[in-house]
Amino acid sequence: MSAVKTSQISKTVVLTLDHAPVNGLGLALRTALAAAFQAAADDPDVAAIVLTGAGRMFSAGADITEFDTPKSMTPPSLPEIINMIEQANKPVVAAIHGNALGGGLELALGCAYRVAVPGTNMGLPEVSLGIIPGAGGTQRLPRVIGVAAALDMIVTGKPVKAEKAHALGLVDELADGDVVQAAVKFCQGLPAGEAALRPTRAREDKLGAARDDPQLFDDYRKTMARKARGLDAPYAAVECVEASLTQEFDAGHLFERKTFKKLVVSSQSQALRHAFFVERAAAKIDGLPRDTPTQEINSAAVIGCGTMGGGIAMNFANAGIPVNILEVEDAALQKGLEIIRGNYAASVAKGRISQDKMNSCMALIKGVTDFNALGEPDIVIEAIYEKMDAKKEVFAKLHAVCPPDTILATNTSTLDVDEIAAITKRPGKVIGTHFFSPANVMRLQENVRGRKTSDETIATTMALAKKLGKVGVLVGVCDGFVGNRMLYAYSRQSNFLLEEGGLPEQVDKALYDFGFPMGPFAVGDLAGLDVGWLIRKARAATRPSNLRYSPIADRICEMGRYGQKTSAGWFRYEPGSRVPIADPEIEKLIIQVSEELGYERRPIDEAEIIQRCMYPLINEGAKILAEGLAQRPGDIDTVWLYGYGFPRQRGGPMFYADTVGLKKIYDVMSKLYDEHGEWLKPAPLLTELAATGRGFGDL
Ligand code: T1G
Repeated sequence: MSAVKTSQISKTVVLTLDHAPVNGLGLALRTALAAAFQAAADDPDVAAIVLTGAGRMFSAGADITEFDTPKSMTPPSLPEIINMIEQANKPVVAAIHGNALGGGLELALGCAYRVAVPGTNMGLPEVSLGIIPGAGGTQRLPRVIGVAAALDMIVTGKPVKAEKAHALGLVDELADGDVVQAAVKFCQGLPAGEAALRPTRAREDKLGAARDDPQLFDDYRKTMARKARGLDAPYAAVECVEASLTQEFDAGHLFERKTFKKLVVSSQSQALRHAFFVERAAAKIDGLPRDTPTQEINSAAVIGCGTMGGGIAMNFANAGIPVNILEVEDAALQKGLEIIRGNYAASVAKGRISQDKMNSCMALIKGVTDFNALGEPDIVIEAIYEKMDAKKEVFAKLHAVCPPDTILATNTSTLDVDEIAAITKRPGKVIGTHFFSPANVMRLQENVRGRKTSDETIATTMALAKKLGKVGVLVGVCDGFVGNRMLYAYSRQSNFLLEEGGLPEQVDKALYDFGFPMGPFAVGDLAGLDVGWLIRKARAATRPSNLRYSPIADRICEMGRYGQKTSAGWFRYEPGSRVPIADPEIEKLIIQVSEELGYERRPIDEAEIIQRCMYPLINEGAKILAEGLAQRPGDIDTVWLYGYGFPRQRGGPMFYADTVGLKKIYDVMSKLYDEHGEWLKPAPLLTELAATGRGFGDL
């Protein structure tokens, strides 16, 4: 069955891309399109051609799954097909709905005209895959919407809606009703013969403005430092768009193609493509049939209106789900609601949402102070402080007041979900839903399945994550689940490095240069050092004696330094500033602790800092996999990419480990184990994979 359907309306042929799920322009679709298009172009009875897509969208672009296969380089290539369309002797109109992304938009740019359904997403997101548009997008888009607008779309990768595209001149007509009918009518409205032809490559009118601004590209590069830090593709994209101005079309196109071929084999692109697919794979639960029933979530409740509770309630309101939020004290409730209102007002002020959107969200959030006023929510998320007794009390109350079908979830980041579930007579309905601060912004939702959590509760909570705009990852019960458990290993070693010769600013710089938005010590100051201190104190009695942690952090807290909130922590902060400043006080304290512990301080370079922080984190990931607390290495990568700011261009810790090579990581861990003991014992899975020359990617 051909991947392209051909039909005819009067003298217009309609070619429909029909290759589920997203009309990816893989070899099969390209081959069928080239043949179908040639036939229509050669047919003297055909006056015009309309190109459209079946299913949810026009096209999501090149088939990313074929990139590292011979199919991606097997003719007909996408540039060849687009050139064929552009040079046809009859007008070609793209009829666009849903999404036209990457090669899909490039295909539409090869058409003389574009008709689109309002609300359609149109963009060139290739930079988010570590590549650039490789089928003429960097040469044709500037000719259609101008250089400045094209730079923005290509360098950020952000799509625009059809309405904006129409205003930019990318869309010639917004369809009112059926888009194919609208496109056929558009064809019939075109002048006869040559006058209807408008090859994009020949359009120069929109390039004029940029020709008068020689500083444009250098000025633009200066604006990219923060967002494109450590990334190759965005800078390569600027060069290609610049070529659209400085070179003839074919020369610019050739330069684009060369640049594309260089980037598509780069480690950054492989890592970013890995991130694309593991995020989607995380939604699939092994052993859970796709047709596992899920509950409708049409109403919710949140217990606790603090920072986390407020953010979680905003997620429900943003998704249009009414939510009751409970605080026992009315004063605390009003304070929490005020913070929520302030968050929305800040988004309105930044133009991120409209005042109407804010009003409709606030109208969905209702504060209560009585458990009996929670109504009949489909799900309740408990988000009070991290104390087991208090959480058990809340769950006992929730079990008493909520309908038997209500899912009872906890936002705990460390405590045992099974112990909480046992307090209720519905353990099958109890699950962990671990959000990350700020909960209305961070995209990760770590869903923690308990021993008795039912398939339906799991499937429902995973589907809810998507509805809330989150990336849901299913993990098992253990101390710190997946993310925090690995974070402990990372932070612990970063502290030990201080004892041996490092300084906070040095360690942070190494991790910042590695690609993290912040190093461990600046993150500690942002989150508040007292949080970790309370947990350490609470656990002091139960911690195994052979598992030491550095005393430096406790000493800093004993000095009343809790981080940004006290303008002093690992670093000090000028009033009103969040910029960390190295503090000689802290250096003095660290040197004193080194002496107390008998360390002769030594120079520590960036490479050692990265190894010492990353390898134990990876080692912990290997233990988590072996214990079955994460389904696959890609889930661990997704947790770190969406919850901990792991640099996307490195693919996540487990993918990164494979790029380093597990043998090397095993060797370094073995040496550290000999020097520093139990915390750094190589995990059996790491040992086995290293010994057999395999990687996590082989699992
Ligand atoms: N290639 C292959 N598979 C794709 C795909 C693609 N381009 N896009 C999506 N899929 C799969 C996806 O893995 C999932 O599979 C299913 O389709 C549904 O996707 C020359 C070289 C279109 C907005 O970057 O952004 O063109 O998990 O779950 O939430 O210049 O998919 O079911 O097995 O994401 O509704 C540029 C990528 C390519 C767009 C739909 N294009 N896709 O989102 O569904 S490079 C992109 C998306 C390029 C040219 C270059 C989204 C979507 P499975 P989904 P969704």
